[in-house]
Amino acid sequence: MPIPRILFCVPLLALGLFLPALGPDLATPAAGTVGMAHEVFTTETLTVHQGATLTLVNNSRWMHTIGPGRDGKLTDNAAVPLAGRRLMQTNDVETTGKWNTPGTYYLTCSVHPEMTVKVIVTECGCCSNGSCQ
Ligand SMILES: [Cu+2]
Repeated sequence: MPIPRILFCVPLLALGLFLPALGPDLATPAAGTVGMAHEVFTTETLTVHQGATLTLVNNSRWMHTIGPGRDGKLTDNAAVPLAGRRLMQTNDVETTGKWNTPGTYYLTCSVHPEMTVKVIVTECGCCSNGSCQ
């Protein structure tokens, strides 16, 4: 009598779900960067000055697909300086382009819909030519 395939599939699926959580802790992302856990960014809201960049660090053992959007739904937004979708594996670091347009934006992960971070871009003074630096 052959062994049912489900006896192999269920344990392999369980390993795939829980194995990435095992192992030593990964390095904490540097101050001023946005880290990632299993299904969350390490912050829900952050503020950047107009003309600044933002660095995302995947300090988790899970893959994330990051782009503009909310609640796992990636959308195009020309004001978000992160073109397309970014597949981020463990220890990947992604620095956006300059956030040139003041306003409120969102970045999300299409793999983990709970992962959304609000990015508030504050306007620089009238005489700084759009840069706070
Ligand atoms: Cu994710």
